[in-house]
Formats: sequence, structure tokens, C-alpha cells
Amino acid sequence: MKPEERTFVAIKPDGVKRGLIGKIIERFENKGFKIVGMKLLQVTPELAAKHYEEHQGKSFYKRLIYYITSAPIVAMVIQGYNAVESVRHIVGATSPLNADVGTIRADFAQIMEYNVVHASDSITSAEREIGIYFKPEEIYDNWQSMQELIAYDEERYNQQGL
Ligand code: FUP
Repeated sequence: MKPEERTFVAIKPDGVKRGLIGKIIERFENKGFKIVGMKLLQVTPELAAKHYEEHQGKSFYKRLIYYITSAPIVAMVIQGYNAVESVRHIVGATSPLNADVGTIRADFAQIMEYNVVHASDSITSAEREIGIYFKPEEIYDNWQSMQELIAYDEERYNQQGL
């Protein structure tokens, strides 16, 4: 089995302001993913420029920076099997209009400029973005998820031959 991956997810200012933090986090926890890093923070223009450096110079860039710095975000590191691709599926296409029903962007957003959530698009981006928002010591992987707990108990139970 491939090892678990980590990806970076942010609940953007519109998600925070609309009171959707719990509903969005629930989607990732339902899937069985572990949240190994999480913080509420106000993105500075410098931080925003680093995050969105690939979009610098594009027509929507200034508005994007204005939007992402307009209120706090919830930054998260999410861990699990195929986390990068799987989280992108849960998040949905960039434009909520094209996002599949059942995805966060389809269910909670109307337009691309206010699409509620960000998720890394590749393992390389995930490593880069996690590094921008988190220090290594702010990531905690020293606890068991429900799935791991169950598997551990199951193994012990079977060993007893009951
Ligand atoms: P995504 O990876 O789905 O978040 O999308 P992108 O990295 O392509 O874009 C980052 C953000 O820029 C999007 F969430 C919304 C915004 N954007 C626009 O406002 N207009 C565009 O034409 C493209 C992106």
C-alpha cells in the first residue's frame, strides 16, 4: 500500500465569515482523514503573494489577494491515503458551476471568486503550501485516528483467538 500523504487545505474568508468551518471540516473527517495541523490566521499580503505566486500578473490576481486577506482563514494539514487527489475530489472544481454535486464548492458556493475552500493540486504544491503556513513542530501526528484504533483492537482481539 502507498504511504499516507499530506495535503494543505484552507477554509477561505467567505467560509469562515459564513460560519461554515464545522460543516467543511466534517467532510474531511467523515472520509477518515486525520487533521494533523490546524490554525485560524489572518493572511498578510506577503503571505498571500507567496501562496498565489503562480497567479501573479493574471487579471484576477489583485482581487484574489484582496479576498484572501479580507478576514481570517482556517489553515489545515490533512493526512490520509491519496490525500491530495482525494481532497481535491471532495472540494470540487474551481468554479462551483462545474463542481460535481456533493462537493464542497458545489454545495456551498456560487461563484469562482468566492469558492469557500482551497486545496493543494499536487504533492509538490502540498509540500510547498504546508511549508508556507506551518512550522514542522506545528504538525501533530502522534495520535491514533479512529480507523487505526479499531485496527489495533481488532488485531489484539484476533490474537486472543476468541
Ligand atoms: P484551485 O486550485 O481550484 O483553487 O484554482 P486555481 O489555483 O486555478 O485558482 C486559485 C483561485 O483563484 C481560485 F480558487 C479562484 C481564483 N480564480 C479566479 O478568481 N479567476 C480565475 O479565472 C481563476 C481563479
